[in-house]
Amino acid sequence: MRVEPDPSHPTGSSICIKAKTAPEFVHHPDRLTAPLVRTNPKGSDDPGFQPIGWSEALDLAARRLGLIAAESGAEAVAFAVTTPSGTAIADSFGWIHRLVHAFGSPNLVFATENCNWHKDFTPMLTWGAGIGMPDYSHTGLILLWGFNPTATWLSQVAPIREAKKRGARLVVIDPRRQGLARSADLWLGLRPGTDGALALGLAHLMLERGGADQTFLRNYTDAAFLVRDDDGTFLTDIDLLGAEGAGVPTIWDEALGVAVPCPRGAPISATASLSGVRGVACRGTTVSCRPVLDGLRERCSHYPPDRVAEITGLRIEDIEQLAEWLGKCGPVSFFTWTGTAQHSNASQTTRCINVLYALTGSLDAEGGNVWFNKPPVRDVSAFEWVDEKTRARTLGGDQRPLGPPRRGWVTTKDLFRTIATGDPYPIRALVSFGGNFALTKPRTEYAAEALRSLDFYLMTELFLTPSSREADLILPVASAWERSGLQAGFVISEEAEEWVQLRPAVLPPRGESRSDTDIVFQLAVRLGLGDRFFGGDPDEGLRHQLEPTGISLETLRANPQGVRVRLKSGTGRSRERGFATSSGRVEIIAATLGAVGEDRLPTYEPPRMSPESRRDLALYPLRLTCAKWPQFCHSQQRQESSIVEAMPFPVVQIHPKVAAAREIDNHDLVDIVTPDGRFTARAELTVALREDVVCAQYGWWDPTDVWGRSDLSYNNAIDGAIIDSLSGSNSMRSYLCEVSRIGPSGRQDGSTARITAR
Ligand SMILES: Nc1nc2c(c(=O)[nH]1)N[C@H]1C(S)=C(S)[C@@H](COP(=O)(O)OP(=O)(O)OC[C@H]3O[C@@H](n4cnc5c(=O)[nH]c(N)nc54)[C@H](O)[C@@H]3O)O[C@H]1N2
Ligand SMILES: Nc1nc2c(c(=O)[nH]1)N[C@H]1C(S)=C(S)[C@@H](COP(=O)(O)OP(=O)(O)OC[C@H]3O[C@@H](n4cnc5c(=O)[nH]c(N)nc54)[C@H](O)[C@@H]3O)O[C@H]1N2
Ligand SMILES: [Mo]
Repeated sequence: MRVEPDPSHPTGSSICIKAKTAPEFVHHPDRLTAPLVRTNPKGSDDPGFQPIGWSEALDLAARRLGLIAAESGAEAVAFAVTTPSGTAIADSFGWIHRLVHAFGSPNLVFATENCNWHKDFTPMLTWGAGIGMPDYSHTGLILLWGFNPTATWLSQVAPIREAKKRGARLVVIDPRRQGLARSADLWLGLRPGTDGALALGLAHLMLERGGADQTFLRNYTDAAFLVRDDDGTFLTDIDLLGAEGAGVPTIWDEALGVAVPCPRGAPISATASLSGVRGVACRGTTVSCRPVLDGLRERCSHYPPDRVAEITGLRIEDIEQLAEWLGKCGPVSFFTWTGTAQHSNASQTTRCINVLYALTGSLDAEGGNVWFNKPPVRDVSAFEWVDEKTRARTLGGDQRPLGPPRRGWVTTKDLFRTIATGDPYPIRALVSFGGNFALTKPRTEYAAEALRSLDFYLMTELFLTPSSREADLILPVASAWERSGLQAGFVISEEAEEWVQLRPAVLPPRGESRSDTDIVFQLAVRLGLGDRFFGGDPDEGLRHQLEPTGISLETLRANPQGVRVRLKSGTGRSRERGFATSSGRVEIIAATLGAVGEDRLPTYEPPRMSPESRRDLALYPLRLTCAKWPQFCHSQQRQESSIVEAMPFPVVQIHPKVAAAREIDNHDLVDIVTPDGRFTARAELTVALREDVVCAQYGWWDPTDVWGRSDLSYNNAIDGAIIDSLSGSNSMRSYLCEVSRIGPSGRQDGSTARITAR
C-alpha cells in the first residue's frame, strides 16, 4: 500500500518517486500474470498471445532450446538480460549468467557498453580495477564528471552534501547545470563528448604548473620508466645487460647518473628522473630515451588552455581554476558514469580522465577513490563453463578483444546481424530476461528482420513491451516486491558494503508470475542442467552463495533488515601489493592497448559523426545529448499514470535563446532531427544548460499502443553503426541536431497516443 524509507538501512535514508508509486506499479492492470504463447505468424500486426500453463510453457521452452542446441550447437542460442543498474534483475543476475554458461552459449546481450563498462572495466587498462568509490567522508575535492546522482543514485547525494558542509569542494562537469551542479563550487558546462580534451588540458596545467603528485607518480606509476626514442618501447635491462637481463623496465637515476633496472614490486629510487632526454649507454651504443611522463607531457602540450577552451566551449579561467584545485585541494575523489560513456570516444576519454586522476596522487588513498572490500559471497556465474573454443566465437570478440565480448557480453547490433545473415554461424533462438532494446539501443540494421526470423524467442517480462512483439513465448515475472533478493554489500561506503540482506517478498507474486531466479532454475532442470542448479532448489543455491560469509540462510531470514559483516577495507592495499596491471603500477602507457594496436597514451579524438552528418553540417547547428530523470528508469514506468500525468511527454531541454530563434515556447512539441533520424518531445526552456546543446529524455513509448511505431524514442535518431572501437559504446550523447516547433502540446487526454499516431 505504501513504501517508506528506512533510515537505519545504509542506503535507506531517502526514496524516489518510483518507490513512492510502487503500489501503482505492483497492482497495475497491465501486469503480465500468465505465460503467453504466440498464435499468429511472426510479423503479424497482432501476435495473438494466448495464456498457457507454466509446465506447458517451460516444457515448450526446454524442448525448443534443446532441439536447436542439438541441431546447431549451443551457440545457436543467444541470451539477453536487462540492466541490473536500472531494474531489480540484480536479484537474478548471477543465476542468469550461470544458465547461459551451463547451456554453453558464448553470447549474452547486455547494456554494459553504454552503461557500466567505462566505469567498471575500462579503468582496468590504467590501474587494473574499476573506478572504485569516492571516500566522501575524508575527501577534499569531489568531481562529478557526467554523473547526476540527484536523478540517478540518490544515496550518493547525502554523503556529497555532508562532505561539502565539512568544507570539501564540489566540481561538476556536465553540459547541464542540474542537481548538485546548482550548488557546486564550480560548474564546467562543456560541449558533449569533449571530456577527453578537457582531461588532457587539465593534465597539461598540472604538469606544467606543479600540481601533479611527483611522489605518487614515481612510486606507483610507470612515469619514470624509460622509453626509447627510436622505437617507442620501454628500455629494459636486456638493452643494458644483454642475455643476463630479465626484460624489466629501467629508470634513470639522477644521483647515480645511470639507467637502473626496476623489477616488478621493487621500490623506485627517490632520485628517479621524471623528465628529460638521456643518452643511455647500452652495450656499446648510446640509446636516446626519456621517461614515460615526458611522453605524457608532450601529448598534453597539444592541449593548452586556449585550445581546450575552443574545443570544449569552456572559459579558460574555469579550466585553470579546476587545474589549480586538483593540485591544491585534495584528496581528490571523482565519480563518472554514463555522461562520459555513451560516445564514440568513450574508452579514450576514460583513459584521459583516469590518467589525469593519477596525477592527483589520490588513488587508493584516504579521501580519494578507494576500493572497499565486499562480503565474500560466492560468484555463481560460472564463466569458465563455456569452453575456450566456443568462447572465441563470442560476437564482436575479434573486433573488440578488450571490450565486453571478452566477458561474453554482446551488442544487439552484432546479434541481429548474425541472426539475419548466419555469419559467422547461425543463431536461431534468443532467451531474453527483460530488456527493451527496441527503445534502449540505437537504430541498427537487421533488427526487425532478425527478430522475425528467429526460430524461438523467449522473453521474461512484467509488461508487454515493443521488444516482445516477435516473441514466441512470454513468461510473467514477479516484481521485486513479490520475491526475495540477496544483496551483499550496498556499494556507497565501507559501512554500506558491510551490509548483507536477503530482502523478503512483501507480497505474493501477482497472478501466476514467478521470479527470474525461479524461471532459471526450473528451465535448467528441464534442460537437463539440474545438477548445476542444486537439483532445482534456489535455497540450496543461496546456501552455496552464502557459505564463504559464514552467514546462514536462516540468520538472513530471521533478520530481514539485513546483518552486518565486519570488513576491514582500509586504503593503500593496491599501493602495497601492486595494482592489477601487467606492470603492477598505474599505467600511463597502457601496455594492453599497445598489444591491440591502439594508442598507448591517453588521446582525444572528437566524437565521430555519420557520413550524413559530415555532408550537411550546417543543417545541424546544435548538439544533442540525453540524461535520466528521477521519474523513469529507461523505458520503464510509462504505464504508471500518476507519473506519466505529471510528465506526459519526453522532455527536451532547450536554451531560451535557441528556442526564441525558432519560435519555440515552453511546453511546445518539437521535432528533434539528426542526420540519421528524428523524434518528438516537449520543450522545457531552461538556462541551466549550454546554449548550443539540447538535452532530451529517452526510452519513451506508448503502452496503450504497444505494437505501434513510436515517434517518441530518442534512439530513433541515433545511428547504431557509430561505435567506440574498443568497447562498442554507442554515440548517443554528442550528436548533431536541429530542433523545430511542431505546435503546442495542448495535451488533455492523459495519453501520448495522439502524437504517436501523427
Ligand atoms: N531515475 C533513474 N535512475 C537511474 C536510471 C534511470 O534510468 N533512471 N538508470 C540507472 C542506470 S542503468 C545507470 S547506467 C545510471 C546512470 O547514471 P548517470 O550517468 O548519472 O545518468 P545520466 O543522467 O544519463 O547522465 C549523467 C549526466 O551526464 C550528463 N552528460 C550528457 N552528455 C555529457 C557529456 O558529453 N559529458 C559530460 N561530462 N556529461 C554529459 C547529463 O547532462 C547528465 O546530467 O543511472 C541509474 N539510475
Ligand atoms: N539514448 C539513450 N539510450 C540509452 C541510455 C541513455 O542514457 N540514452 N542508457 C543506456 C543504459 S545506461 C542502459 S542500462 C540501458 C537499459 O536498457 P534496458 O535493459 O533495455 O532497460 P529498460 O528500458 O529499463 O528495460 C527494462 C525492461 O525489463 C523489464 N524488467 C524490469 N525488471 C525486471 C525483472 O526483474 N525481470 C525481468 N525479466 N524484466 C524486468 C521492464 O519491464 C522493462 O521492459 O539503456 C541504454 N540506452
Ligand atoms: Mo545503465
